[in-house]
Amino acid sequence: MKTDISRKLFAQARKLIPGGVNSPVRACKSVGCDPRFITKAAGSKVYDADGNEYIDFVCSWGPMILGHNHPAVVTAIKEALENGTSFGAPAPVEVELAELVTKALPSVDKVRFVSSGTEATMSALRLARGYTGKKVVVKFDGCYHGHADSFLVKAGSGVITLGIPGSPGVPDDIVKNTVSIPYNNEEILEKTLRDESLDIACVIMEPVAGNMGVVPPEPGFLQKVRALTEELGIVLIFDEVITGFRLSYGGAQAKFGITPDLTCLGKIIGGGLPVGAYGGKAEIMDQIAPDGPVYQAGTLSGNPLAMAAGAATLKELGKPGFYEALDAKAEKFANGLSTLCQKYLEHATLNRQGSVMTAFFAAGPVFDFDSAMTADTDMYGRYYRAMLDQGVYLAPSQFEGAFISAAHSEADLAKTLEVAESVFSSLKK
Ligand code: KE4
Repeated sequence: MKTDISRKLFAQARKLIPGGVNSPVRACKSVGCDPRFITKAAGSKVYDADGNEYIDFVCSWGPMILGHNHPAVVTAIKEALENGTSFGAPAPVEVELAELVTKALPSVDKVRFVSSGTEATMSALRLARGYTGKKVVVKFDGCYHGHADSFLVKAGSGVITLGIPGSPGVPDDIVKNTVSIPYNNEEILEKTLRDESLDIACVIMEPVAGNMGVVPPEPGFLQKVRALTEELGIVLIFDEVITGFRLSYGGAQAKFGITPDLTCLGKIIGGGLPVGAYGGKAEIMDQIAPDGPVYQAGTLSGNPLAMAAGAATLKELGKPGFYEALDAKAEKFANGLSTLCQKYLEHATLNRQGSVMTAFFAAGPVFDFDSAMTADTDMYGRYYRAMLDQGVYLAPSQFEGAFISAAHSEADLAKTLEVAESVFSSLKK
């Protein structure tokens, strides 16, 4: 596969941008190759600067659930563009997206739009601390909530992918108010939340972890978190930046029947443009400026193009049968991949939740950070490079998910399984 132009671009980018990328995991460091520079995307495909075509399972890390450049989204952005790109003032389309989000998520009385998932979780944490007057945030090992200081403790995604122990630049004064405990461990959860020496403001969690690879909650785990936080007056924040409008139109909270106090969103609700959001009970949300004293702001918050792209996306997702069809397609593909893993690989286990999944090169089961870390990342790197060179574009990290979109055709998925079979059989040797 010719990659000269990507290689040249990467060399130039590295002179100007740290690591040559604007987000670390894209540098492909953990999978032992240089990144392909993508110039175009349409439907289930992405195309690189050398003209190579790939079936895309990164889907921009989740947002492209409809596939790239869905006509309804493109039209909405074009129409919004005719009227300007940013007003710095409230606009009708912000109300439209707020109505769609609050109707989809009964736990969200009010929502504030921001420009990234990081901003959403950072703001939700400040709000929980302001509302409770307490300091400590409890998170789970391997979960990733963006790069705000308080969350860079045993975080997932690029942090574990690059083996960064935490992050220099985060003062101990901040870190001491973050407690990270194992996911899916009810005993440690209860012991921690009942520890009266901890001044706990909130628990933040990915209801289905996606940043140590996909790790679903064990049966009863989410219910246990909700019951304890309810009993102890601790704010429960569901970070649904990945799962929101991915697992169902009502997100993970609808899927698992849990009502969090606050919800963070991102990715899909922006339809590919920069958006994040946090929302929840009016009693809590009314603490946010200008109605309340907890401050949060943003120049491009509620950007009209991004709102229009998000609203168009959610309208497509709200059509009858969308998730049933997507999940059925994902299940069929996952079963095929799992069968190949069993046939060719000594240690492999596939975790899936709806249309997002991870094939771990580990004996399994993978149910938390420690078990995820048993994965053979070198083997994943070999798998990644071989799949890439045969036109399949996976996440450049063992600790991320592969996303199926409405645009992935049966032919795309069948071809991917064919390529995977040839790759697995070569990995076996
Ligand atoms: P952003 O600031 O990247 O928009 O969102 C942060 C975030 C918050 N919460 C969850 C559950 C997330 O997964 C993320 C970001 N996800 C990663 C990949 N899993 C983004 C990819 C990247 O960092 O380049």
